[in-house]
Amino acid sequence: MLNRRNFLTAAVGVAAAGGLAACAKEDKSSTGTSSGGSKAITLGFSQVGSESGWRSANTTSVKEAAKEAGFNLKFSDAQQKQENQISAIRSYIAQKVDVIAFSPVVVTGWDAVLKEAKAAKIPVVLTDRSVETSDDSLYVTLVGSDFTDEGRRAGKILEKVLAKAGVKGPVKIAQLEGTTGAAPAIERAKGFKEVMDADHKGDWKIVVSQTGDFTRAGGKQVMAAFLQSNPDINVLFAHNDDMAIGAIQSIEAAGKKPGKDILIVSIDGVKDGFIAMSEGKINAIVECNPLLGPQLMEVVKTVHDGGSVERWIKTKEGDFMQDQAKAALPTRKY
Ligand code: GZL
Repeated sequence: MLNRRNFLTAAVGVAAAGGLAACAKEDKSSTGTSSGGSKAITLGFSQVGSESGWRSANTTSVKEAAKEAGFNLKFSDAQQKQENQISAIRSYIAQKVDVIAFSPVVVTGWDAVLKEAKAAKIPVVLTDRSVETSDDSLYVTLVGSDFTDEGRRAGKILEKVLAKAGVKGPVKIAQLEGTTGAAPAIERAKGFKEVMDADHKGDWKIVVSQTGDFTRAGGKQVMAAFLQSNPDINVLFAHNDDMAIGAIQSIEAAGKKPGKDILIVSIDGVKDGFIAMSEGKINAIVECNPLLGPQLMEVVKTVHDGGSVERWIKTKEGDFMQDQAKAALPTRKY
């Protein structure tokens, strides 16, 4: 997993490698011309998919920021399939883009295609999610959140939720995990477990844990199965709001009250998550900011111009308890 590093100089150059047409949907979202008449930067961007409200907001942020920056943006949606992202990256190499940026759907399996980008002297910027690689030079930087810290924050805010609800005795937790193998799923689970192991060995227990693939349908389906096998669950920790919202449907179908019979802590902070929280159905949300577009474009420009950037540019984000939801809703930007 990524470890924080200081400044790294960027590798800049022009592509040479052959590539394949992207299997995923590609659209040329903006054909900008940068100010001052110089040739506009062409950015190839491979997006994970459109699986959640968070992802939709992230896509909008990237497209709007690229337009604002006057970049030529080549954008592809991988529909949550790694092979589509690899094809899209190869296509960008073949098109000789200036910079490649992508949010890797899972952490492993990227070295080969990143080596092709390196050979073509096209710098790669990670956004949102990180990768595991033996060669640090295969990407310049990550613009994204600290998911392990988000998991820790979820554990700490659950302590406040339990205290507020006056829960005494054993806490039986169901965990809805994100996409198997994805950095946010691995690291949020790790951070949450750190809090459990440090402060709640005696009273908290994750009695069931399974992926809902970050989707509402997945959250609904898996939560229904959880309630069948573990009817005495009293807490749900969901790795994102969309799975929590899906789970709420199954909790209500089982005749239980979400936010009361089953306390819910979630991550992201999308508008629908705040609405559910204002209705008393989610007890707390750890924010994960998808509005990475402006930061990403600044980094792309710096890297393209041969400047130095930090190895990890972390996004700033907060935490919200249920009683803050109503006041925060009008200010939510995604
Ligand atoms: C987190 C992002 C995750 C969100 C989900 O940065 O990768 O993917 O938490 C999204 O909503 O699907």
